[in-house]
Amino acid sequence: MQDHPLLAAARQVLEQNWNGRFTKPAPSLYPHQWNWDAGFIALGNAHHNMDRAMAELRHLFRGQWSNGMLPQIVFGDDPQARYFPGPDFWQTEKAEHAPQGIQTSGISMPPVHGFVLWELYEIAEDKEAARAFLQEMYPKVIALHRYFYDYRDPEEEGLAYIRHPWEGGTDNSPIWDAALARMDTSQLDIPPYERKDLQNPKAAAHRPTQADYDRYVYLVDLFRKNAYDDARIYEQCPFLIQDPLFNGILCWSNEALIKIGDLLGEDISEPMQWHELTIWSMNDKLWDEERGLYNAYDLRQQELIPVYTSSGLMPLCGEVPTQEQAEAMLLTLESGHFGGKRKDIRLCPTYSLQAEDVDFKKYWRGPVWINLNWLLYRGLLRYDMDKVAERVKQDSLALLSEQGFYEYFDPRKEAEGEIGCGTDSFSWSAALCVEWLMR
Ligand code: 9WN
Repeated sequence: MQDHPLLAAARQVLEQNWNGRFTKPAPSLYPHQWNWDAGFIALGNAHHNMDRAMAELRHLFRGQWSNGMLPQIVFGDDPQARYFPGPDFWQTEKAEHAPQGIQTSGISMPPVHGFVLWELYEIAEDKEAARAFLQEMYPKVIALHRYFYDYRDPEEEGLAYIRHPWEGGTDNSPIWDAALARMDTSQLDIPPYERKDLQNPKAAAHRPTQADYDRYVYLVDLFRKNAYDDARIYEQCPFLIQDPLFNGILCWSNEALIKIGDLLGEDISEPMQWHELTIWSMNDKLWDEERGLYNAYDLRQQELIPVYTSSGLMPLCGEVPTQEQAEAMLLTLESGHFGGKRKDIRLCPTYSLQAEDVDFKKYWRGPVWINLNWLLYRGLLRYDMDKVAERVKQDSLALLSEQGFYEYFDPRKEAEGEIGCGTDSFSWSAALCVEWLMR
């Protein structure tokens, strides 16, 4: 596939979004460095520019807090960059653990870095240099995971909670609806703010609603009022959710940390304990036998959130399910919810095709996202489900070649209006395209 016509175009997107220090997820909409984006972008770059892949991760981890937390955004210093909320709003200088002289947001994101590091090592031709990089990064990623287990898992279940939809990476997923709806905005003190995302004309119609943003902003305000103190936030935050996508990724990265630690001759008992406990708890608490996928759990309400989103299939990537459970998940993927048997649908919609409120163009409420497709693809391969994995890959490549490197896509082949949605020149769509074509 190395002479595939898409390859040069994908590399060009990565090149154009590189600013000399990090890669912007998209030139206008996302002008800073984002956490899980940086992981996927590093993976794409690793195939032709390992130095840049390493530089990307080094830049991201410069923003790591002293308690191990790795921020969702590491801000660049371009005065033209328009994004809300910026550093002035986050006010992370109030946080005891925030780094000096580097501006970041005050929440985290799904921990892709462990498995990305291992993939980088596997891709690298110069194994000695790659090993040195693992040596440099391993303690940082261990510190990140330790943060999740020490501060985001107060009941010591092995399941990390997120405290903001942005931490999950799937901002307006239907998973968060009920928890957000319980936050009555008429009763909440919401500071004034001005959105910048609606200035992108193509994305504006699909972006989260004003009511969503009010809640996002309220939560950030709560965090800054509590000086980003995890214990206080845990007591007060109305939004505390254990998400299967987040924890499935955590598992894959735990597994990678075990392999990396082993390679480096480190004591790997800590990641091994994490790994075992998280897999056990995901199966004990989040697995839904009847529906054949994993649910999220609302820690505030003490209840499962049984919605059909593709996040419930993502634990495949961390080899969380048994083969038998994975077979049940395959049936779910092939059912009317996700359309795996339909020729007119491109895999994989983020929300059930049968949900009353599915919206094929609205961000994380139906459209196909390339990063989730790539995680699903890797997960399916782990269970020898090569045929459907190949379908996920071919559907993704078809979308990218027909539409371009968009942020998300309408899954219906015959959809009215645009199929490629959100911002174009989106870095992880390009990076994971490279990754697919170069493997
Ligand atoms: C908030 C950068 C990020 C992605 C997220 C995606 C979107 C931000 C936003 O863009 O979120 O983090 O402003 O909408 O939802 O997954 O990391 O690409």
